[in-house]
Amino acid sequence: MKYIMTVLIMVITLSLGGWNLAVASDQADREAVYSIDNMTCALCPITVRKAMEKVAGVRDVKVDFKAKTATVLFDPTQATIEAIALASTNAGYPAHISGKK
Ligand SMILES: [Cu+2]
Repeated sequence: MKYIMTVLIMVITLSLGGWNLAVASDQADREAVYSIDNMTCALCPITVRKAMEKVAGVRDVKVDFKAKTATVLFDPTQATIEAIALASTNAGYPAHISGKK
């Protein structure tokens, strides 16, 4: 009986730990705002968005064609601000970090 209780407590502790980790990584998502060069037509933002979305850890990309900016939500344990900028730059649209949150 004592053994069962010990196992039960261990299972509960482990599952709570996993839950806490999941919540923590959710909260750790970061947002970066880039200014994007070379966007000349309405299709360019799609190319930029697709290039940035290919970077592992990128959760969401919103490109504003008029403002020439991209707002990116990403997991900083997987993606870096620089890697996301490089993906856009390599697609032909140099990205410059214009804001961090
Ligand atoms: Cu275009």
